[in-house]
Amino acid sequence: MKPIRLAILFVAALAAKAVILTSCADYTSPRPGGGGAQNPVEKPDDRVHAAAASDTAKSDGVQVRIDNFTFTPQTLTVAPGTKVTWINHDDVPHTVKSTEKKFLSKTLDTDDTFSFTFTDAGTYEYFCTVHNHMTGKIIVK
Ligand SMILES: [Cu+2]
Repeated sequence: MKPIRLAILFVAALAAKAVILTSCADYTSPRPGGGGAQNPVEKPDDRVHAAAASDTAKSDGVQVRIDNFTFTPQTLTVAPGTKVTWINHDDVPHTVKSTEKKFLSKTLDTDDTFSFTFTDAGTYEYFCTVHNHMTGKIIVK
């Protein structure tokens, strides 16, 4: 008899723990949604999550970093209508120039950005006019 009672107590204790754990989870989980309920404009938040989940995000835009004389990612695939923003993290100026003259940035100093929205499908190669060996490619499909 005694071992069974102990077992029941043990199970009951586990169950109580589970209830406490789930109620804790319930306490914390509504927070993001609760914030959204306070603020009726919930969409930008959702879009950020969507963009983080996908490499080929659409309207939000995608970044190409210029770091250590390199465009990263060097080849980027996006959907038509995507805005691509280059940002220069180097201490030296760079440019972004389409080999087919579809786009050309001004000289980008440190932390400067240049954006271009790709509406048509195709492959867009580009390079830095200051350092011709710096090349990249945007594939729109
Ligand atoms: Cu450069």
